Amino acid sequence: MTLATPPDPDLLVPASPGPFAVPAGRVALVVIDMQRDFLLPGGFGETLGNDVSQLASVVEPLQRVLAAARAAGWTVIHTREGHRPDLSDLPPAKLRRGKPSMRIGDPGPYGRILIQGEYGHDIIDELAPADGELVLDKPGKGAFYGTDLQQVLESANITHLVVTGVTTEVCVHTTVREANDRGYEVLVLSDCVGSYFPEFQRVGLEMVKAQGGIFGWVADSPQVIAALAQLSAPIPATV
Ligand code: C5J
Repeated sequence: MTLATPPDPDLLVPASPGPFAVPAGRVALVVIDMQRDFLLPGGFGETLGNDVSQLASVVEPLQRVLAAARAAGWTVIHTREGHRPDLSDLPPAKLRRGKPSMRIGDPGPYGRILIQGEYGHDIIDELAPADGELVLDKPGKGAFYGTDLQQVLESANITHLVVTGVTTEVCVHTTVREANDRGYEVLVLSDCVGSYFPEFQRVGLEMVKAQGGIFGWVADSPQVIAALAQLSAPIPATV
C-alpha cells in the first residue's frame, strides 16, 4: 500500500493524544461485531458469564455516528465474527476455549453460536447495515485476518479508519493493532466501543493512545459529530 503524505484534512477531530486529521474521501467507519450473540441477554456473551448490559450503552451513540457518517458519505464497514456451519474455518484451539457447556457451533438461545446464517450471528436490529454497506465475515478477532479488508480499503483509497464496536479489548483492539501494523491511521470512539469489563474498557482505551498514540487516537462520538456538523455549516457572510 502506498500511503502518500496526508492530503489536506477534510475535518479535524479533537482527540487524544492530538487532533485526528481526516482527509476527504479516505476514511471508513468500521463497526466491529455488533452481533446478537455478543449483545443480547441470554446470548453467547452472557452464557460465558459476561454482563451484557455493559455493552448496551454503545448502541445509541453508535446509531448517531452511523447516521452522521452516512450523511457525510463515508464508507461504512460492518464486521461479524463467526464460522462456517461445518466449522472448517474454526481452529481447534479456538473451539476449545470458553465454557465447555457452550462452545462455538453448539445450539444456543439464538441458534448455533457464532455460526454464519444463524439469528445470533447477525447484527442487532438497531444497527442494521444499510444497502450497499460492506458486511465482512471474519473468522478471527481482527478484521484483517482471513478477510479481504485490506484489498477493499486499498481499492477504495482509504487510509483512515474510525473504529467502533465490541469488545474493546478483544476484537476492537486486535483490529486496531492489525490496522496500525498495515499503516492505517486509526481513531477509536470511546463511547462507541464496549467491554463486558469496565476495567478493560478503561485500560483498553488508554493503551491505544499511550506513548503518543502507539496504536492510534481516541475521541468520543460527539467530537466527531460536531466536527462533521461544522463542515456542513454555512460559511458566515463577511461584510
Ligand atoms: C469476542 C469480540 N470477545 N467481538 N469477540 O470474543 O470481541
